[in-house]
Amino acid sequence: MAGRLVVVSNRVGPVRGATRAGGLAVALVDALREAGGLWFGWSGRITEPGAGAGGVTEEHYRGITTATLDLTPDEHHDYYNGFANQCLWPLFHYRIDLTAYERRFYEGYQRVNVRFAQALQPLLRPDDILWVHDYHLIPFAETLRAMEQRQRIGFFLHIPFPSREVVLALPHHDRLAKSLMAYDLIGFHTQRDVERFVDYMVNELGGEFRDGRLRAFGREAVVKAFPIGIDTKAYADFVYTEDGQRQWQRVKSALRGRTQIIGVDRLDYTKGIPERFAAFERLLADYPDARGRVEFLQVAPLSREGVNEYAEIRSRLEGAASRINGHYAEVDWTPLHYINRTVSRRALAGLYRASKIGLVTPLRDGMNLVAKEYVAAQDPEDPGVLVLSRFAGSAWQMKSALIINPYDTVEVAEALQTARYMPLDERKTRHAELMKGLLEDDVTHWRRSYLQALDAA
Ligand code: GDG
Repeated sequence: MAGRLVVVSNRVGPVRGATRAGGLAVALVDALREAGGLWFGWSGRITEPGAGAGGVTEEHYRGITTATLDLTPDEHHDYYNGFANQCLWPLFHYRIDLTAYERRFYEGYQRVNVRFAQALQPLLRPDDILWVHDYHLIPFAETLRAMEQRQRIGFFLHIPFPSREVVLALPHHDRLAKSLMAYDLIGFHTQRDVERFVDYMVNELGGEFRDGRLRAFGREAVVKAFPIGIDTKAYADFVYTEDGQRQWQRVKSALRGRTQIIGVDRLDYTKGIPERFAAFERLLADYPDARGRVEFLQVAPLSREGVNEYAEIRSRLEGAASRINGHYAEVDWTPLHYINRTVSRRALAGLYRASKIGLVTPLRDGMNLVAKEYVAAQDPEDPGVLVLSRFAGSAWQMKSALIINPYDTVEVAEALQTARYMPLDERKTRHAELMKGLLEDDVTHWRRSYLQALDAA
């Protein structure tokens, strides 16, 4: 890659503690280190206007520069909680019913994108390559183009791109589509997202698509799928760290030979957690041999607590968890364990390893990294079984999992029962097939192939 890499994302992650934060932060920090790059975005702080919210804070660490801005309370309300998380997030996950559009959200979103682009512009060099992440920043490049910035700028969407009819429910959707065309490369997780985006751009907005290139609104962009991966090797090693081992042993002795099913998600209504609880309840109701022998551990750290729907799903799950335990628990057996705290990454790897079944049931998900982490943490000689929603982007790659429809609780309960009794040979074969994919398409492959495509765009 020729020039310096500039990553732009809503939140700038920790550069120092990136290994601990894991996932995407590590991948981006590695890329920035290779290219001596700049990471630009929101600091995570909310500051009253005039109290320093306007300025850029620059920090340097091992060849990486971070440049961050604070948001004002209004910006945080309208741009972040409002348009990003109450309009785009639910809509792109097919929840038109939860999409709370307000004109002021949209205006706030545009304003923050313009302010951010204006703040970045003086820091840019002519040969920089810019990689902009996710639904918070769709209009970002358009402002830079208006300021005569001619660098290569790529966009990557981490969430699904929905069907055309759903997009049409969003006021100003065509305005946003037009601003997307200011990018040179538009990346999605799966080929299905690419198809839905192209269908919308061509059949709704009169674009033309040929040989991977989209022409619309007088501009041209490359559109392509780049399925994100995890750092598979590093993840498998987490199990053998002190934290990983401690957690694994602790769970193993608490289980006393019982089978543990595990679910791990940010507490979010897209992840299908109520449906998962219902499927577990179905398992206990329909397969009496599971009672006393199976436990379900759900780790769900709270997220986006400023948005109403998140408080609602939280209380709904608390109700469901106590109802299931109230009905089925014995003095020496608690069927469902529900944790709202964040567990460290290494301890999480130990929890995955101690669980014979990984249950991943999003109703919609761009990719879903938990499915990949669960597989990477297994013992290849005695691996657990992944039960995975067909509506996760990862289902397109992880075909050797037990693929289910999360809305069909009977089918999910059947899959859990199949997983419980799956012979070792079959578990090993499925695990080996999944691991092969995870090692080939890891996070390094993801960022390299994206940046190569951007370089060539
Ligand atoms: C978006 C898209 C796409 C969860 N609980 C704990 C914890 N986690 C970690 C998991 C995993 C990450 O959070 C969640 O990643 P997902 O991919 O599952 O989901 P989103 O957060 O919704 O991410 C998604 C992703 O972007 C990347 O493009 O795959 O589709 O929605 O890494 O392990 N980590 C720790 N403790 C927890 O309690 N340490």
